[in-house]
Amino acid sequence: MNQLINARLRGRSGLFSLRWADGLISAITAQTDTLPAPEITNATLDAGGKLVIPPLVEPHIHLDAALTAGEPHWNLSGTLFEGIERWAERKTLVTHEDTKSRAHHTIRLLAAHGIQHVRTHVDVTDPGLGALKAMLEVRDEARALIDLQIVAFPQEGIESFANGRALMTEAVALGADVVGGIPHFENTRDQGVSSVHFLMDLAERHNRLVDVHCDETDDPNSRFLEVLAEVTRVHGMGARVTASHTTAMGSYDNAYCSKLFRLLKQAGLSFISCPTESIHLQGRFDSYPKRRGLTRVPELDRADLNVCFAQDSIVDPWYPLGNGNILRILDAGLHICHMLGFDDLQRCLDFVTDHSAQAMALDEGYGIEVGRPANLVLLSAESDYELLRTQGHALVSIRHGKVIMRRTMGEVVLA
Ligand code: 17E
Ligand code: FE2
Repeated sequence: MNQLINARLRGRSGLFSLRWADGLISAITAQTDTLPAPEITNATLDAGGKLVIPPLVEPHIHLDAALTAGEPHWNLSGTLFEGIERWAERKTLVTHEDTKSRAHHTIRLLAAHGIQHVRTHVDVTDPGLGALKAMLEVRDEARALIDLQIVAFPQEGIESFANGRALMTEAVALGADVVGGIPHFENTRDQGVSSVHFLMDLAERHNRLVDVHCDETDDPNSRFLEVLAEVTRVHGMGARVTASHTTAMGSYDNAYCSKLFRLLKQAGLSFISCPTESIHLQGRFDSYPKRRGLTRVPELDRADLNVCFAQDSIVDPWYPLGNGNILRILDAGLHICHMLGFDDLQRCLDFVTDHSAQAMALDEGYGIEVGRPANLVLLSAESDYELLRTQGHALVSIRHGKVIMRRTMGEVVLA
């Protein structure tokens, strides 16, 4: 196949034909009319007036922990911290093959939903860095389906874990693409602050991206985002830094947020919210009224800060559900964040496509433009709004010009 006809493109009116050669988009042509269904179907795909988008993006997931829920124990309290304890038990059982097979299985779930770009956090608080070494192999082996960014993620802390700094440094030397952190989990506020300075310095010295689990708590006094943002501002690293979760922002008061947002704008960093995960893990110390435990997604968006949605977990100690479908996360996120207004419905796919690509700094590797990779996804609806309303799906996923996934929708016949 080297051509697609009758495609609708987001943000443009009318229908388009797309062509590609050698894995790159070679032409985008506006059609004056609907073209007849092609006869040589293996060379031309008829989009039938439905949306064709660049691939869906999964900017925050933990592939090394996926598919381990209940092994050996379930997270009964539903809190983040019990999740970390349960994972510490499972971690002792991890083998190279175990990590790789669960990761590959999960990547196939993601690819089945039209995702081709993935950022995974990998726990490096392990003296042998076993999961990291396995995931570095997976990054290469999975290239036919996805581009994978690996975050060196210190699940049990940088300052609070034995040799935490050395493990982070070694993980970067072995080839991690992104430097992570977890300041709200460090034993003291001072350690949280110093961990942020350490990880930003490590990233800058080795020219890596940054993605920090930051303030993933309902504690309104967890204020490491201001530290991350200030270092980002001073070093001019905004395009390369992401703050994940920042759920404490949902508990900050408005006076503090108005000051904080001024800094966030100056820093220009990106944000990732994991709405299904946060609605499940946060609010656990409240009775009623009960907090939603999410960051301020619409406020960040209205302030022109880059914010996107992610899955975080698939069947792990933190979250027992998940099937790889990022559109399910979009649906939940828009509900939880009060974002079902008309304007948001018209452009809701931004939060699982372009915004996520920006957070991952995919740059020229992403988007429907001549010269960029022929990575294209055909959706089951003609607009963002219709896709959301109908709980639609990715129907075809094309990667470097080759079809890697096709989905057939079930048909319902009413009498
Ligand atoms: N680890 C963590 O600190 N937070 C999470 N949401 C997950 C793992 C999934
Ligand atoms: Fe996470």
